[in-house]
Amino acid sequence: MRLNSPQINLITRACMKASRSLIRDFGEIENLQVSTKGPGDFVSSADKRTEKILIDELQKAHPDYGIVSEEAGIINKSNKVNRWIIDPIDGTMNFLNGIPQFAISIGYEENNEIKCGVIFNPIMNEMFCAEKGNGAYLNNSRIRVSNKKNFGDALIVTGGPKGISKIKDKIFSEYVNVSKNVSNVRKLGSAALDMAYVACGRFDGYWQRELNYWDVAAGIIIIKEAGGFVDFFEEDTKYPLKKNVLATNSNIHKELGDLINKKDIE
Ligand code: 2AM
Ligand code: CA
Repeated sequence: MRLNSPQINLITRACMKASRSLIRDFGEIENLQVSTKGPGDFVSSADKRTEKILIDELQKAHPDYGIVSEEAGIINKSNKVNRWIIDPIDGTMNFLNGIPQFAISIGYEENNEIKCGVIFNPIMNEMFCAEKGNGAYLNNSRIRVSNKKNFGDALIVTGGPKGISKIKDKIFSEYVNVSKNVSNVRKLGSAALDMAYVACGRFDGYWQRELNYWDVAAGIIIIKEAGGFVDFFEEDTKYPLKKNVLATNSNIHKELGDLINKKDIE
């Protein structure tokens, strides 16, 4: 990895440390799936264990920084200048089912702008990271978005709707719309990895509604530094942590955006 700012070093170290217990926990899932209690409670405790290791490591270096994290909520709320945005396990449903498509995702924000981010899939040992102005990397190699220009050939990834969604029909109709116009649409179940995969050219584009900021914070800088575009649409100022995201290799941004019923991207 060629990035070596103090923030990136800190995040990657925290990820490596947390991933050791996460890998152990993932190994337990198989046993729990056959038990009568099922793995549900275990997963939420794995989430909390991972989160605690990450937060402890980050706080050791910067006790005053703000933190927005999926389980712990908001810490040091008054610090809006320096914030960590943490998702300890993105792709929880996959984790719960023994599918190795999940990741730790951590973004670092200064004055509301993401400066660097890391997305780490500990099972595949794939660490995606980026730092503003210094490019995006997968492990030790520089990554770039795909070069595909023909929308009809594009491979797109999406996710949702979640079980409690009130706009399932809208989300399904977008899925149909997009599917009819591209080569194929995939759903892999981890928003953070979906974005990382756009950044390294495995997918040409991604969109998803009803996400939380911690699902996508690290992905924003990784895609941008890999040469892609990221937009949030239909933002609700009352809920700044709720996000609808459109992210592409840049070439197909308008075409994918036009097929989504978004109201505010031109
Ligand atoms: P999670 O695994 O951390 O919950 C799956 O489509 C993607 O959407 C995952 O990144 C998942 O994050 C995210 N997501 C956010 N809220 C969700 C919810 N209530 N149900 C399912 N997935 C959700
Ligand atoms: Ca998540």
